[in-house]
Amino acid sequence: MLDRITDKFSEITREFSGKNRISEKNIEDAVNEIKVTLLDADVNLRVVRRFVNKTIKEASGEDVLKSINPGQMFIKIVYDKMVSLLGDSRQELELKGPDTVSVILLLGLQGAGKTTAAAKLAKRLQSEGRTPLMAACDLIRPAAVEQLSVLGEQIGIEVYKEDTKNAVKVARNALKYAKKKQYDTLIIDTAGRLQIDQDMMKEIIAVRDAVNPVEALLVADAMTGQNAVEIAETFDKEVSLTGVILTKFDSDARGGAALSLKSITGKPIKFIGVGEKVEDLEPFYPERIASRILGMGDVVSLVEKAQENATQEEAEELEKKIISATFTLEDYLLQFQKMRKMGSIQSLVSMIPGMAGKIGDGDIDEKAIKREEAIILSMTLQERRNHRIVGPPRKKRIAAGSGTSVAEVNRLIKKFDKMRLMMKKIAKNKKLQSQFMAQMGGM
Ligand SMILES: Nc1nc2c(ncn2[C@@H]2O[C@H](COP(=O)(O)OP(=O)(O)OP(=O)(O)O)[C@@H](O)[C@H]2O)c(=O)[nH]1
Ligand SMILES: [Mg+2]
Repeated sequence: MLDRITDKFSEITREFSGKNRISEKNIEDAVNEIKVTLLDADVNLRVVRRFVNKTIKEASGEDVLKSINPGQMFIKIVYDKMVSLLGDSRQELELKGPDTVSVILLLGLQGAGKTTAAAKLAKRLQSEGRTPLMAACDLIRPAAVEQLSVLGEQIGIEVYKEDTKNAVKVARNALKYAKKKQYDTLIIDTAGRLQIDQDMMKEIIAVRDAVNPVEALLVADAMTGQNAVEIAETFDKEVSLTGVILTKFDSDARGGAALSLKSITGKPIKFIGVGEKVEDLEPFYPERIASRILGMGDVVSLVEKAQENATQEEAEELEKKIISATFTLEDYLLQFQKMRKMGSIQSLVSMIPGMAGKIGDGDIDEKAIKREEAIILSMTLQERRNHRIVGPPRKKRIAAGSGTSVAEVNRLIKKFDKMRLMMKKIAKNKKLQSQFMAQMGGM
């Protein structure tokens, strides 16, 4: 699922992340593309409108256009809007402690994946240390009880069943049984029902009232697209949902359901079904899905960190110094310290799109950087501002002060001279420069 929309959004991300300048027109074009993409993915029109308006409103501000990385800022805004569309943060199941039975009621249309979801959820909760019991309350479809029993046997979880047609009675007795046997969770599989079937709606309400569930989850089929949203609205009105399990997320459905459900119904997606096997259930993480859709490494946290640490003026100052080769060891030290504030250099580099995986653990020697830092810290301010005044006796003192050797001090000074020369070269070459500044700015 989400493949097509991911392709399109990744394209926009790629296009923007390298941009050092963007215009209102760029933003307008990108937002239009986003709009078309979302509509094409069968996202609810109201949701699309809201998304587009919010993005434009925030992205057209001075802050974005004048920031050091306007492209990345724009992506960050789109990402934030996408996360909030998907439901902000992960919503856990609201289960009670082990002394009571937490009842999870699963409901939904025929064939949505309720029975499969019951087993998947039971298995998952069991692996988290809970003791679930499943109840077979689909007494309408022939072989439904048998289907749940087979699944229960497969995953080693008991299934409560009775030979009757009364779902309310089975649910009530299952709860009694769960209490008696000290199960802490009861998962109830129910019959697939059509919204328009009032009798079946009455039945599910009666089941609900009999067991008082902590979670009433709609099991919705992602392949039904926007219909899933309508279905959720109806079920919520009748039964009061606490959340949704969106199944068949592994299908090539266009994504409309996943992207519209939360905004329209206010009900969080708690899990997604990603296959037919009992293992194929995943918690729904809005941030992860949004990152995936935008096809980025961890560009977002990188932007956040860069925003905290670098201001426009600082970056311009640095640029001037580099171009005029008046960049000193003092500035060099400052850069180290900034990077440290942002976490390790290794983790910083790995967050740059395209760099992740390309730089191995051995490529950046953080220890060596710490030693360089110690050397610079052992220098006086004058020495840091003009390393040429550092003669042999001072080198000895610096080496002793930093717990390094004269050879190491020499090596650092040589390296710094070389680096400054290289920076100057870069500064003269417009293309190299913009590449370099984009990275420095990001860092
Ligand atoms: N690919 C895929 N198939 C799924 C998923 N969840 C369920 N299915 C399949 O969908 C079909 C219906 O699943 P069930 O669990 O029987 O659905 P149900 O809602 O209990 O159906 P009724 O009891 O008839 O209303 C089965 O073939 C499942 O294997 C999923 O996340 N991905
Ligand atoms: Mg079923």
